[in-house]
Amino acid sequence: MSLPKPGPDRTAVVTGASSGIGTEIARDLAGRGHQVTLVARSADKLAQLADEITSAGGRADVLSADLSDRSARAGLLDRISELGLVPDILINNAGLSTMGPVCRADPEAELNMIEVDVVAVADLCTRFLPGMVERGRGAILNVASTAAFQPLPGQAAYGGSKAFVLSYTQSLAGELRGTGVSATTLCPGPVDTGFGERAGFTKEEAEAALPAIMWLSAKEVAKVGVDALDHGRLVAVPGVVNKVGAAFAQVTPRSLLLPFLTRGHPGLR
Ligand code: NJP
Repeated sequence: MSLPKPGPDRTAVVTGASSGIGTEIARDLAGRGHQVTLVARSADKLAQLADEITSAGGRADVLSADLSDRSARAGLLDRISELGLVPDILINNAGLSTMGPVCRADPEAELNMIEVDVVAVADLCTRFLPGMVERGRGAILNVASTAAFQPLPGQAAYGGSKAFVLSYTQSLAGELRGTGVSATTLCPGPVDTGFGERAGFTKEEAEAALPAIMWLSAKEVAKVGVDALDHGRLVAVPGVVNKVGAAFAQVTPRSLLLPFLTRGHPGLR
């Protein structure tokens, strides 16, 4: 199955478009002729990206929203219809991580992360899918992580959140067979977007824990994601090393994997 064709009344909604992978996914989709609707909290950064896309001959609309806020999520579809647009593509990319052992975690920060990384993904899929299925066309890309394939001591709730996204999206793909709507999971390894620093890693710690050959640029990861969406793939893991790592993580007994992962995590030192 390929991506729905672009059209004057159709849009691709990209959450977390103000930074990193989301910005690059929006640029990539706009480069393929899709109108994009940019969602995140930082309205100024979204407006800058929208200007860039418009100057290059595309169309981009900005809808600033805090995706941890249930009523903001509930209002998104109406705001898109007020723009005269139908969402044919939904990219659930917005996300964040906390860092450190759960016994020292701030409960509010943990719940905020789960609200954005898990609840918002399920909420937006549940709200956007009925229209897509009714129209017989649509594509959803949910951004998880290679962390989805393994436990992640030091980022326990983040790993669990991404495992949810992977399992949920694969189940959606099963349910959607024959409807004209596809669901794909993008599972990146490390990407230099500032994401790690926002989680609390220093750049040096992140680079020491994760070898250089695992790192890809946000642009490369975005292209792998949009290509996978275009081919109706179930799961995309960008980069050969990350693919091998993900395969290895799935078959290695947890009793062997856990001590290795725990020793190497900067958040547990
Ligand atoms: O992250 P970053 P990436 N409401 O920090 C938005 C996954 N991933 O591009 O609201 C609405 O540059 C935030 O916007 P703003 C990762 O888990 C990454 O690297 O303006 N939006 C910004 O646009 C995530 O799912 C790596 O602050 C909210 C965006 O989210 C996805 O890739 C590795 C929000 C975050 O941009 C993109 O990450 C991996 C809220 N409440 C998976 N909170 C990696 N980078 O190494 C945040 O395995 N956002």
